[in-house]
Amino acid sequence: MVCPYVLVKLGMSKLTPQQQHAETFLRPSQGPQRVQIGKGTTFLPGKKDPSVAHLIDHVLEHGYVILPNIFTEAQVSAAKKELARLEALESSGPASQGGRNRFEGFETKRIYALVDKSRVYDCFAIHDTVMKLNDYFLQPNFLMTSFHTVNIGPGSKAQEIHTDDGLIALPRPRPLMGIGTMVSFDDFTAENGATSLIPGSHLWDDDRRPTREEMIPAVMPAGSMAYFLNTLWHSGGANTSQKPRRSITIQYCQPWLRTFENFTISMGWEDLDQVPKRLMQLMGFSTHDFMGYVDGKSPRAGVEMRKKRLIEWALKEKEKERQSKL
Ligand SMILES: O=C(O)CCC(=O)C(=O)O
Repeated sequence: MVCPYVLVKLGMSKLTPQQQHAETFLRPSQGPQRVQIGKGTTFLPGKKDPSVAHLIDHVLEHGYVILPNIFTEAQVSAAKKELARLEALESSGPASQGGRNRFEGFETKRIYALVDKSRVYDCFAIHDTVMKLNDYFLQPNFLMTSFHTVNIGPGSKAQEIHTDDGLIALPRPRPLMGIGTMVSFDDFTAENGATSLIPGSHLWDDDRRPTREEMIPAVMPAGSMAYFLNTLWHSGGANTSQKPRRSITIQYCQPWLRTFENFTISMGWEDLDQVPKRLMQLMGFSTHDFMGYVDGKSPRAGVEMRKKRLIEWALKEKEKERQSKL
């Protein structure tokens, strides 16, 4: 059987003797290892951990893979309880009571800046299997770009069909910029708005446009994950059931890309020590080579520098106020 996806090694012109000169600083990403899948996606394959090789092959062929029950009942139950607490608070953000546009979904509640609001969701962002899959599809030091709950209420219409790299104006085949994931807190069904996706659409060129008829629902039990390349066409589904479809989406991106959510600011700096180290790195408190530095040091060191300056400033302001009252 002919495999529907083809890993094509993209040719790189051989280096001239001058380029091979010791003075030339070539990074691994400038080497000849980039591959193309179909007409839609190119990427630099990373380490293929044998324990996830079958999952990688599924993603290469279909653009996504379902990871059933990768989270425990306890994790899912804590996530739902915390969601009820957060959604009851007005301070939970501008889309926590309903979306502000068709894309967010008027009947869909989203809680952004989750890293700042709760520690219950940390475990969903750093699952070992997901890290291993990302190690293959993304470059080392990949980041988290998006991390928020998605609660599609009864009566919600289907979301607009999109790819998560749609903001990036590059033609297909284009470099893989990131990975999308949806984690189900409720069973995802065709009726309650399971994420809809078009298998194989990561292989398409720009001339092919998606249609609703080509979509399939990512049906999966609560505690599962749909993992997909962000060149894959997908959308939230319509919820025709009587109950909400609760979930969290976590997206990851290449280490050299601007992230959707600016996690280094959305997280309160006073609480940074409570965040797992791996998550901190994913949030951008890290560097990629020297990309992301603060005054030549790590962003974490930069935060301490800013905190010190803020404290000094606050003390001076307090002293000024005291003096003015004398
Ligand atoms: O809610 C879903 O199933 C998908 C959400 C999504 O793709 C998005 O908001 O970008």
